[in-house]
Amino acid sequence: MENTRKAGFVTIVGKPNVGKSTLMNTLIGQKIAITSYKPQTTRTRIRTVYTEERGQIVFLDTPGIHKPSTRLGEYMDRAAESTLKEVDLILFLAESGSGPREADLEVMKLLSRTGTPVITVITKTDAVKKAQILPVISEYAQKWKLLTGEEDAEIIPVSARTGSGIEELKTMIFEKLPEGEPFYDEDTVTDETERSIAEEIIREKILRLLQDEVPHGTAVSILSMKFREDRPLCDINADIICERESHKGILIGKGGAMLKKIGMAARTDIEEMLGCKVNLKLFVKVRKDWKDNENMMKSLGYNVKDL
Ligand SMILES: Nc1nc2c(ncn2[C@@H]2O[C@H](COP(=O)(O)OP(=O)(O)OP(=O)(O)O)[C@@H](O)[C@H]2O)c(=O)[nH]1
Ligand SMILES: [Mg+2]
Repeated sequence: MENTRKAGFVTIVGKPNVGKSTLMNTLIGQKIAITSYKPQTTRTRIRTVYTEERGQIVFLDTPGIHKPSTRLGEYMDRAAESTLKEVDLILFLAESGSGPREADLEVMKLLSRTGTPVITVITKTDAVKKAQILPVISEYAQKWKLLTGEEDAEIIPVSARTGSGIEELKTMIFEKLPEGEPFYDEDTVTDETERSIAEEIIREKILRLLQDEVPHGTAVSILSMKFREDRPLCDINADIICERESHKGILIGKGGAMLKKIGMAARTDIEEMLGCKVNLKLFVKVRKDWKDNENMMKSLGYNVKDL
């Protein structure tokens, strides 16, 4: 008898910094989404594809759900919420360090209204003592019961860092997905372009190397990306857009030292992604208030119509 294969869409939600992008990268076994220790790292919806004998899972990583204060913030919330009703399954991520806090409860309320099945994933279990995890799980179970009236909330503790619980989570996901033919070729990993992944890699380095205020006001836009015909080399020119002259100064650093650091770290990752040498040139530009200007956001790739 022929095996029936599963196929479906799974969205990953939760408050900022809970580990959504890291978990997605671990599940697919490749780094596509950028991650950092700062909240609000992910700004748009990122789609990745995982295919194996059991079937195909299309993951949607989303920006962390939070209270928006700018148009960019609003956009990020829409990016997270608009996927909820269209998917087959929601992975709701929560930290293992404590039971549900206000921000988690807000997300849980929102999820319980969508009617889409939910698996609660307790993240970063490597960072807490084992004995702490069970009480956290039972607190989530109780809250789900209050919200949905159902006893059997599905909850699983995992660590994206050590891989603990990841195989079990995949099994749970496949159990919940409908039978069906794959949506993408089996060797597709993402529908993001190399250009947009390269932009995100540069933004990741800025997030990791600089203090909060600067990266959160920063966007990256690749002006040109050309592969040489005579050798394996790609020339990339990119703009780093920031909000203030003072931020520009910080991004460039003393004698250009910070920009050099950002460029070197980004180049290494982009070379790995493209599989060839990269010649990366970065330019820093100031565009005041771009985060509140719809046209400027659009030109930087944050288009509300795409959601
Ligand atoms: N110890 C530990 N840290 C983790 C784990 N997963 C993620 N992290 C860390 O948690 C931080 C946030 O991870 P991200 O994956 O960027 O979180 P996110 O939920 O995508 O964040 P936003 O995109 O900002 O909403 C990073 O510093 C990760 O290295 C884990 O399993 N264990
Ligand atoms: Mg993220």
